[in-house]
Amino acid sequence: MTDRTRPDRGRSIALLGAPIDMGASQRGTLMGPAALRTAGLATLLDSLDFEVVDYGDLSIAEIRDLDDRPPDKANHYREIQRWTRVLSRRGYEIAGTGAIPIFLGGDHTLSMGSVNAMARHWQERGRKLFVLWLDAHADYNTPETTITANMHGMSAAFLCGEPGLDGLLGDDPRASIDPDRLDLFGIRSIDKLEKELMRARRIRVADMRQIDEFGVAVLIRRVIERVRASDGVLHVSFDVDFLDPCVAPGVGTTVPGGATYREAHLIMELLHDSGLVGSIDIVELNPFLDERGRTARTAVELIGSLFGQQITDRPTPSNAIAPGE
Ligand SMILES: [Mn+2]
Repeated sequence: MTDRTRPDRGRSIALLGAPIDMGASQRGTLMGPAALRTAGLATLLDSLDFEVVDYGDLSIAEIRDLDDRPPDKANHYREIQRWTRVLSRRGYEIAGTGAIPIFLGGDHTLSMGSVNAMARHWQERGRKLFVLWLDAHADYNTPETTITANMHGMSAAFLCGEPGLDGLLGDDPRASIDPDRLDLFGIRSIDKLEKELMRARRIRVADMRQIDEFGVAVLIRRVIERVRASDGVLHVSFDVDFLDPCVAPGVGTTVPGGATYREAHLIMELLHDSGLVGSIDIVELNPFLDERGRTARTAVELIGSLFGQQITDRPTPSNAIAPGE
């Protein structure tokens, strides 16, 4: 019997790499998909009894440029537009197989395509998509508000339908989510104009101050309850800079005071228990800045918790050391 409340009922996971690094100022996230594979993502999911299909990495080599006019203050607009279109199409196709897609980034512009794909998929099935944005930054800039013109800081705003990047998908369907279905979590850096826009839209933010005061369990349960109350499905967009830099140094946009190792695992464990997660992004991992794969391994372990690995299943530190170390 199928359980409609559990998007993970299919027990099949699809991996799709998107080696993008044009959305960030620091190059190197294009190596992210390879590092996540090297850190054993597929093997781990396989050990948790999921059927894992790896679709490899997407490429934009065959995608033609559109002839719209690029907006001012949106760096590398053409490349990001090609990525967004190919991700949106391929993500939508893969979601149609019934698997849970894990989008391997790549910088956070990836979500403009992945979330559009998933919103479109669930919209056609009469269910609402909610997005949990685990991140140090709000990523709620537009070409109007941005200071840097880096497009990875605009992805949450784009997927909520903010104007300014309207031509990004060309003729492909845009399935924006209501700003009320976005939860920003772990935030500790917001630009001034960005904050004004977020206030106007009443974007929900659980910042690090709230996490310190209430703890992640209370705050994540609120997110889960809201999704459940609407019979919705949750997309988790996991920016590695959500974690404290001492846990995750391999990222170009570190901000001190992030989530601890245990806070992050508890979030993933609670999300797993909810059974509401239908798709995931892992973004901003920059192997060029990492320390011997530490951040990649931590990200993979967290995905393990999201898919049911329990604390007592983990190897103890003494035998967790890789051969040759
Ligand atoms: Mn981000």
